[in-house]
Amino acid sequence: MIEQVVIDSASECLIKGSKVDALALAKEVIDGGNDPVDLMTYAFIPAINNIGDLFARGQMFLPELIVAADAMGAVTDLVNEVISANKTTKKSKGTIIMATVKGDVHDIGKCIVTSLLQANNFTVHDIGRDVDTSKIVEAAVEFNADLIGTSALLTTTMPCQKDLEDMLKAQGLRDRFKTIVGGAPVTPRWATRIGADAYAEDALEGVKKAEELLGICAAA
Ligand code: B1M
Repeated sequence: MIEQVVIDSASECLIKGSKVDALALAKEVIDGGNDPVDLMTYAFIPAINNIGDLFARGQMFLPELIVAADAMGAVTDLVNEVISANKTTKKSKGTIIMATVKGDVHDIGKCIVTSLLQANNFTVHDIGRDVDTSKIVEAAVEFNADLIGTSALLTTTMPCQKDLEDMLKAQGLRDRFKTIVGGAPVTPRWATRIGADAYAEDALEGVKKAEELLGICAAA
């Protein structure tokens, strides 16, 4: 369980935009035996979402948002390293292409989902952010993927998730790949509307949905 003092400190570090303090806090909490996924879920993700709310209300400006995102990115990298180091080597459960869609540079959440999928023995090709829909399809074919996961953080870039569904259909590839969509503005209703196979609210649900779509028993 992540203590309230840690939750408050994480928020302060991001508001101050202090990468050094954020990393020191994350190291201390992880070294203290806490689950790095809990640290993100209960402390750093709410903290960055709070920054987003302050930004939306005009109480924080773009330069501060960028510095806070940089500190958050550093903590995410650290957490992802710890998750990877704890991975047990087992047979791959399947191959997944992960990308943030065209026009969207938000990738903190996508990187967390990628690491958790890798830690759960999926082979993940993370092809980055601001990725053209055609590149996502090409990567899925090239790596013979089972599943394509896309992240969209802007209401203006969510339609690219629909473009992917349309492009897969147009190329006769829709039945070859399963698709999962995620990102803060994305909803289960959106997933259904565009014809995606699943929606995942967070990284843990991403793993669960990937397992379900590929017919894998969670304990396997
Ligand atoms: Co921007 N931004 N941003 N931003 N930013 C938002 C998204 C915003 C909601 C802030 C706000 O106004 N409240 C707003 C969007 C509004 C809208 O669309 N209606 C916004 C805006 C406006 C912008 C700019 C346009 C600002 C500007 O330039 N004026 C600009 C756009 C740039 C672009 O993309 N073209 C911009 C830029 C940036 C930064 C570069 C400064 C930085 C991103 C840095 C980076 O990612 N490397 C940034 C940040 C940090 C945010 C907020 C504050 C935080 C996003 C984040 O990292 N959250 C964000 C506010 C918010 O979302 N509430 C905001 C933490 C992360 C762990 O969550 O990504 O949701 P998330 O991922 C979760 C789940 O969604 C899920 O699992 C993850 C882990 O739990 N998930 C998946 C995500 N993808 C998945 C895929 C899956 C499964 C699950 O598939 C398998």
